[in-house]
Amino acid sequence: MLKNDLILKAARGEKTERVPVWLMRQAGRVLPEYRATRSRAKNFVEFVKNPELACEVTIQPVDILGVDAAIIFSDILVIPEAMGLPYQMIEAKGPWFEKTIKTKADVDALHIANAGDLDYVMQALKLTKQNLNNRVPLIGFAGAPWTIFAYMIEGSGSKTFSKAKQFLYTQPELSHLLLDKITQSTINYLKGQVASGADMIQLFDSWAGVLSPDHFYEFSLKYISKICDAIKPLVPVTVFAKDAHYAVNRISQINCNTIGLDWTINPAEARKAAGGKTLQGNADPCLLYADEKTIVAEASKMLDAFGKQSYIANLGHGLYPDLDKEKVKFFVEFIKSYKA
Ligand code: 1CP
Repeated sequence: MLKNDLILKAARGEKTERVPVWLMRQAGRVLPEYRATRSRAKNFVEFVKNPELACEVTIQPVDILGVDAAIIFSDILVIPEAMGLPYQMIEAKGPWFEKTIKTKADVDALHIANAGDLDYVMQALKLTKQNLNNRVPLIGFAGAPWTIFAYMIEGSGSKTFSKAKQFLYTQPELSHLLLDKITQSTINYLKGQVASGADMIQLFDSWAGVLSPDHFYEFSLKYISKICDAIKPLVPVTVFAKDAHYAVNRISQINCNTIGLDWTINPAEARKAAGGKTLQGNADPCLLYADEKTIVAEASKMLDAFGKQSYIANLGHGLYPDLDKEKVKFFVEFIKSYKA
């Protein structure tokens, strides 16, 4: 039995005695402890593949920041790798794939991943679950199919993902074929994560915002919805589609528990659109550069606007590496102390 299951209760719409909080990228460079562990691995990919090191950095923010959940340290890019496209993480630049998807033959050559192909993630989850000792829930995750597709076509990060979008406009059928393969792989992977100890799942559609609304519904939300149908019967599911604020109502109609929000949407508007679903978010990560007085004022506004129930406090995207760990801790403590 979990000692602190506030996040799971909030996701299910059950009453919680206070607002729970965790932070995207809570395991990351903002913690000197993370940097120390990371330096013991040869490179990022090896780090991700080492269950002992992954377990260590997953638990660090629970101990140091006092957050109400752990999120397994891994990356969304393990799926392209398991399907046949290995990646490197280039220092200060980001991901880089030597092979990308250009033709139908490339799509046909991709393997549909199963949980066994990602055994290192399963081992990391099992070890973390054991070491967390039921203190807080363990969140598993995957990239949403569109975001994974975007990296597979582009071969790296991008501001516009114009090559990936070109693919949608010029080869829609092949795009659907690829999205379907990614979706099947992701469902297998997430079922494995749940079997290995993940108490809830978050889907990251980090590049939803580069799509037009019609393309978001056709090439992204449709596949997110399939994943939710497969996973929600097992554990609560959160959908975080960054910069798709216009779509909150449409997202509320799929089989998810929680909608993750970035900071560009007003909490009251999101509440109106969300049809009673739990909401998560949405402080601007840059708020944590401000002084404590400003953090208290802005965080209070956010908490009041969302209301204290069916709500999980978080940032609107990941922590930036140059944020001060003490400010991050202050934000978490303030939310935990906030009374209705
Ligand atoms: O060593 C380092 O600090 C490198 C930075 C880093 C970290 C800490 C990367 C490289 N990945 C991760 C871990 C990670 N990635 C986690 C687990 C830790 C946690 O959240 O506490 C998670 C959930 C992710 C998910 C992820 N990876 C996303 C979706 C979330 C988001 O931020 O939008 C994306 C887009 C990635 C790709 C990725 N991995 C790393 C970088 C620099 C990027 C983005 C590259 C780009 O801009 O395109």
